Amino acid sequence: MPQNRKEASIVLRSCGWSEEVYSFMHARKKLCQEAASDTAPNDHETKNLLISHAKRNFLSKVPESLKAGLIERLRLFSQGSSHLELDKRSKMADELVLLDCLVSMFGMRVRIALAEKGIKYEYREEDLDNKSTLLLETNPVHKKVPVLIHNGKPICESRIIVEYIDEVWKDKSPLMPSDPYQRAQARFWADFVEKGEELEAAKKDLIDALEILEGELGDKPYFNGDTFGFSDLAFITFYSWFHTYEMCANFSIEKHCPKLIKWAKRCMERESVSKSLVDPITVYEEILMLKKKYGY
Ligand SMILES: N[C@@H](CCC(=O)N[C@@H](CS)C(=O)NCC(=O)O)C(=O)O
Repeated sequence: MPQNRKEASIVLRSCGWSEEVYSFMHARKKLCQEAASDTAPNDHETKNLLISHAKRNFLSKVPESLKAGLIERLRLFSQGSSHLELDKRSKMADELVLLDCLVSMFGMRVRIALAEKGIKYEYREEDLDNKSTLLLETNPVHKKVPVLIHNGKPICESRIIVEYIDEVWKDKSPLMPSDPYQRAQARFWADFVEKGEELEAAKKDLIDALEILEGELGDKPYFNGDTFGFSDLAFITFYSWFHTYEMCANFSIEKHCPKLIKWAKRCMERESVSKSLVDPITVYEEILMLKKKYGY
């Protein structure tokens, strides 16, 4: 339990709860002390006092998506459930919201991972020119999509989100190899792909990066080996963008990297991928529109 208000505020923020929740906890503690009890008060009057304190002081400031879960948590909390019990319960409930943008190759990674695991979630499209308060609140450092909000707790950065999903829902379709060395390799190639994206502007560097990936893939069906996994997932979302790269830089990826194209088509046979990837023409049209809008 955090020792002071500042510490509590850091902890609460890091797990997605706002500082105001702390003030509620504080009020509850005070009421418990007044009632000379170290367990939560269970009588009607105190419970109502706590709820009205919450309503008066912070509930109006809580984002809509978190409100229902929070009210339920407050109700159970004021009835005497401990935070530990409530954390366990909320794990069972699994409320998932994905803040995303349709053509985002990073967002598509998360969508594939959720589809691989067969997890239901609420998709929320963000307007990146006019970001929602929820996005700014849940990813205050980068202010970027995707953000996955799991039972009110935000997770940012696509690869971190995918690893999180793989760890939490580990029973179905593992994405990370179980062997630590293979895991390190998967992370290495996912990281390499990320750097490739930064090279997007320089055609020669992009082709060099793709050729390295072609060499690494070799004759394997997937980057992981025989099964679709983390590095495949990190890279395949670029496939939606291949057409745009080709059109903008005037070259053929297939001519340079035929094995990569075969691999991409193999990945597209998976429903989780084909349903999550955005049509390449849509991506290209979106980019043309942005180019026109911002004049580059
Ligand atoms: N490294 C991040 C990159 C995320 C990213 O660049 N998201 C873009 C959309 S594709 C974004 O939100 N851009 C908004 C901005 O830069 O303000 C990840 O893997 O999640």
